[in-house]
Amino acid sequence: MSAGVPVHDFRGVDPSREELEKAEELRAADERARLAAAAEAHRGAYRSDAPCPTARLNTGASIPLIGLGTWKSEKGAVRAAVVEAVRAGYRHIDCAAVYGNEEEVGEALAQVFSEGVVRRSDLFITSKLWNSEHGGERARAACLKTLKDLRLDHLDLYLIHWPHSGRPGPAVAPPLAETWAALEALASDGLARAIGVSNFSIKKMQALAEAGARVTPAVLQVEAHPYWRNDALISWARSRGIHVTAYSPLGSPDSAAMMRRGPDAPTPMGDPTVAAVAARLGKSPAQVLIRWAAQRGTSVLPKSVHPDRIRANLEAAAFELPAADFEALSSLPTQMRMLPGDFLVDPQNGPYRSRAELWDEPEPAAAL
Ligand code: 1BO
Repeated sequence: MSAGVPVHDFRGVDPSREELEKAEELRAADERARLAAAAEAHRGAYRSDAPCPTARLNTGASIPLIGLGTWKSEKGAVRAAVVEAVRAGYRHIDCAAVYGNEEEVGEALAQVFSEGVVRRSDLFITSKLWNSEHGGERARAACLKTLKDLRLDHLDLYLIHWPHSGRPGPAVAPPLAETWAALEALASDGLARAIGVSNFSIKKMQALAEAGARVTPAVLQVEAHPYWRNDALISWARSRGIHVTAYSPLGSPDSAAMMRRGPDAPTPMGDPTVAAVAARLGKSPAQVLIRWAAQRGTSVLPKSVHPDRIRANLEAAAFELPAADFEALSSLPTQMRMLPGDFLVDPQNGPYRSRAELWDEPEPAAAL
């Protein structure tokens, strides 16, 4: 710098460390005040006392029996649906990487936390490992990606979504036992408080145990509703302390086209017995179906992005089906999967060459 050029001394205007700390304190206090005001403004618009009954998992944790399903909840709608659900009293949100909306669910969770609606410890958040991510390292990376998208540091439950890695061949590769060991590691590292499986049969769960699983699945998530009661699987799981979560409790009406069910295919929502019970109790068919699932001790995942239905579905926690109605709904003669998993059946290459091999069940007579 040449002599004679005036040099301005900025030291006088640079904030000192103390001033910066003070400014940060003021900013944080403003933010706390803003959140408290937002929470206050919402009080009365939501119930912060969760009214939903819970079941106890083999880990000792509680799982709320009614959870919000997010499969097929479109981007752009799922954020509002999750926020609405949590404000309404839901404490259980079911997610999966393959649903393609976990980032938006994460935005919703950040919103309900920042508004003071709930704390992280109030919620039970499930996600699922997609088929293409089976195997030790891939499963860990997939779980970390899900946590990042959901903006969480742990899941309450992480499930293997299907007993299939998406690769054709004579056997599932990598083996399911290897993927299960990866979930065990996620659990011991605290990234998933509980682990489990979805769409597994008794035989496939037994195979995990025989292959040396150290942890018994805490949860088995499967399709279950009065048109697919899944009685044998549910009672086997129960006898081993494995909690069952019922997906598609309304018969997955919005997957009909995807699953190539005709528009006239029977669904529990249109069943005359369900309709009669609903009319007698002054409830909707959806509420009756959700209540039936919760009353048999399964947790249940109704999906909706409509605020009125989201709230109405949770009200199924607050009434009881009389024994005769429960029995009638538990003995409907129509029994058919709404999600037969045909996209995972490859008759030429396997590993599952038929529905019977995927589910370890005889093909239903009608399909033979
Ligand atoms: C393909 C996803 C099925 C429901 O979890």
